[in-house]
Order: sequence, then C-alpha cells, then structure tokens
Amino acid sequence: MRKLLCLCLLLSGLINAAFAASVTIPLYLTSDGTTSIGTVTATDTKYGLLLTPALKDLPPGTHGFHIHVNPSCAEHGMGAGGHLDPHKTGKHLGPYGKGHLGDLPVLIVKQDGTATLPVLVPRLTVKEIMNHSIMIHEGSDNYTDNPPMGGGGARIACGVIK
Ligand SMILES: [Cu+2]
Repeated sequence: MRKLLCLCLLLSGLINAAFAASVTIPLYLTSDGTTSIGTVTATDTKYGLLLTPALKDLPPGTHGFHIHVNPSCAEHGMGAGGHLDPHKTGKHLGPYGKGHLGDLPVLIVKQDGTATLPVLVPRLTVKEIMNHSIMIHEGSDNYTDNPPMGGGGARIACGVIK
C-alpha cells in the first residue's frame, strides 16, 4: 500500500512537471467593469507563453492585445497604466521585437464576436505576467510607435492576472 502511495506521489510530481504553470484570467468590459466576456488562459510552453482566449461579445477584427503594468482595470481600463516594460525600453515593437515585454500578438475576433485562436508570446512566462493585467484595445496593432502604441486606442476589455 505504501509503495502504491509513493508511486502515486511520484507520478503526480511528473505530471506537474510536464504540465507547466498556467493561469486563467477572467476579462470584463471596461465600459462597466462588470460584464464578463470570458477568459484567457496563459500557459508556459517550451516555445514561450501560450495565450488561449475563450472570449465573446467583442467587435470583429484584429485588436491590440497587451500586458499592462498595474493589476487594475479601474477607470475604464486606465488604472492598468502603460505596457509592461520591466527593462525600461520605452518602445512599442510588438511580440517579436526588443521593446515592451507586454506587447502581445494581435487578438483575432471572428464575425460572431468570439475569439478562440491561441497566440504564442516567445518572450514571456506565466511568472512574469502575474500581478499585472491583460488588455484588449478597440483598434488593431501595427507593432510600432507610429501611431503611438501601435494604434490600439481605447481600452475595451481588461482582466487582472492573479
Ligand atoms: Cu495596451
């Protein structure tokens, strides 16, 4: 019996190692701060941070999608502050550049208002995004500072990562 217990503990340890850290983030419209639009699940993989959205009630098209620095969605998303930029680059260069670490690939929303297509963020981990926030913008993102912050504009949905 004791042997079996040991084997079980060993196996569960192996399973934990195989399935790395993960966090599910609830998102809400910034218009009222309380209307749920679903979740984004962040998981560490050997290729980077995989973000899997299960979202609804969004405008179709591509949207700027970022990790913002403050763990707050208050004041229509403005409480989240700027993009996560621990290395103080001051540059918005997208997920594959050397600027803000919080610059994610654009979020793609289908005609029916849902977003389910995962994106991979090579420079981030679950640990690095904890106690920050995730933001969806009204506009898209051209991964440059012209226009500022890739042209995302208004903050339409937000979730605190904890
Ligand atoms: Cu943003």
